[in-house]
Amino acid sequence: MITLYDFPRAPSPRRARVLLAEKGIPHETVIVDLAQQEQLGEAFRAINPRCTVPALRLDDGTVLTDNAGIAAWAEAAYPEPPLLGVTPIEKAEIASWNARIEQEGFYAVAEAMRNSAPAMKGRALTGAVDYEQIPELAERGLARLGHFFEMLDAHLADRAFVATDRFSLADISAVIVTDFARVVRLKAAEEFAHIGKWRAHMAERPSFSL
Ligand SMILES: N[C@@H](CCC(=O)N[C@@H](CS)C(=O)NCC(=O)O)C(=O)O
Repeated sequence: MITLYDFPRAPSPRRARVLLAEKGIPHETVIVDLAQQEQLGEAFRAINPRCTVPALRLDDGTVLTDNAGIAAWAEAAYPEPPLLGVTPIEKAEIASWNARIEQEGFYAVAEAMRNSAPAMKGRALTGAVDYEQIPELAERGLARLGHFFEMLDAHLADRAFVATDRFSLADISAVIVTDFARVVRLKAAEEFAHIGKWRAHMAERPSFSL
């Protein structure tokens, strides 16, 4: 059985969870308790030496250790419904938006939260190596995140989906960063009208209640 290593409150494994649900890929779930630093323990390190979730163990024992690999595998193994685009242009637009949402959205919120939260002291970056917090980075992350949502809001002014004219991986990533930004008190779906309208439309998909 395919196994997803997951943690309910964390945004990165939610991306994989929603993707697997949208694709209808049967799997079991194992919770890695990030609150107890289980990701750094020997047992999980043996599964994913990068000490992060999501990780996805396939039937042949291969372990995919990030969302990029999980999405590439899922689309190749379960092409329907396509979430990475069908035409060359769609594939390019979705890849580009997904990368941009990661760089400008996810990294910004991570920068803001991990460099300020008391619980993240000494853990400003994920992974096996400990890094100290840099308070100025928290400030910069918050500013970058604000600019990211301004850009996304303007982009969504006249469109139903982020990257193309149908639902894609870029919408999954954008919904999850929008929801997660609440940890740094940025309620993007309330503060930005177009993001709010698109998020309400996305809420019709059962996968987003996961
Ligand atoms: N690039 C990775 C990022 C994964 C990631 O950062 N996961 C976080 C949870 S959102 C994690 O495992 N954190 C462990 C930690 O904080 O030590 C992916 O998207 O797959």
